[in-house]
Amino acid sequence: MHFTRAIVRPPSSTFADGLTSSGLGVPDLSLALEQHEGYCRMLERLGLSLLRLPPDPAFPDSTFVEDAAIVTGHGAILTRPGAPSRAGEVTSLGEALCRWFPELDRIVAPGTVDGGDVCEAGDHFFIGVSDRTNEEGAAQLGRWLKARDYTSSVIDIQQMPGILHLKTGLSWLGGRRLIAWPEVAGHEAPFDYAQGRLRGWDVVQVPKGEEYAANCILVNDRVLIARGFPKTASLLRGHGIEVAELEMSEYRKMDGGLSCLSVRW
Ligand code: CIR
Repeated sequence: MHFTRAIVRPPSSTFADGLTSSGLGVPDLSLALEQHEGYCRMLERLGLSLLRLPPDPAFPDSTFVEDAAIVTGHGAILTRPGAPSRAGEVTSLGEALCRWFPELDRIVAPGTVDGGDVCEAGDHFFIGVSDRTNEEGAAQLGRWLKARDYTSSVIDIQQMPGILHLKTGLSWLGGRRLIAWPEVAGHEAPFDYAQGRLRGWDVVQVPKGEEYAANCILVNDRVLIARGFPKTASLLRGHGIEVAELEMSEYRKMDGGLSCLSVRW
């Protein structure tokens, strides 16, 4: 869909207290804020109007707004984040969203869903079952999507090492094209998708050593990827994709990627 709006929230003074398993060290808040500003400017340059929520030190991970809501062309639903420390993030995001989506639905207990596990690919949604999103949450979301004429399929990533959310290893590039980790596509090398769970999709394999770059976002004909992954950038350009690179080092330290920093519609 063509995006016109997004909600973002800069990291707060407690950013470094968020959840992480990266082992990449403590993030530098002022650099993170600078990178956030660069991200916001890029979205604005691509034509989006931003609602900038105030930083919220009560929730160290709250800059990763995408985990608390899923917005589609046919309505929005608040999630029920799987990490207890993030559960309360939904409240303020809901208050912000109901201005545009007065009939906001929500995932209910015992279901859990993190928005990072939900990969929109046009009229189809891939839903990851992970440490954060459980089967009940995935089923609730699947029903909600079906009622809005979307199809969905579930990919269980629980046994895949190093992948927090589905979108850590899978992103939509437009049309029938995806970029993915081989594990997510259902294959180790040789990379043969004809039999994989992404059958029918044209899947670009993220180059080895550049796995972090698989979390990218398609925003109005441009694909935003993290800076510092030249093989991925040229691979995408080789597919005729217009790429823009953004510095993400401080978010990577907190297991976050480009998609996590905004809710877009
Ligand atoms: C967390 O562990 O929840 C945050 N530190 C990172 C969340 C990243 N969000 C995403 O991939 N959608």
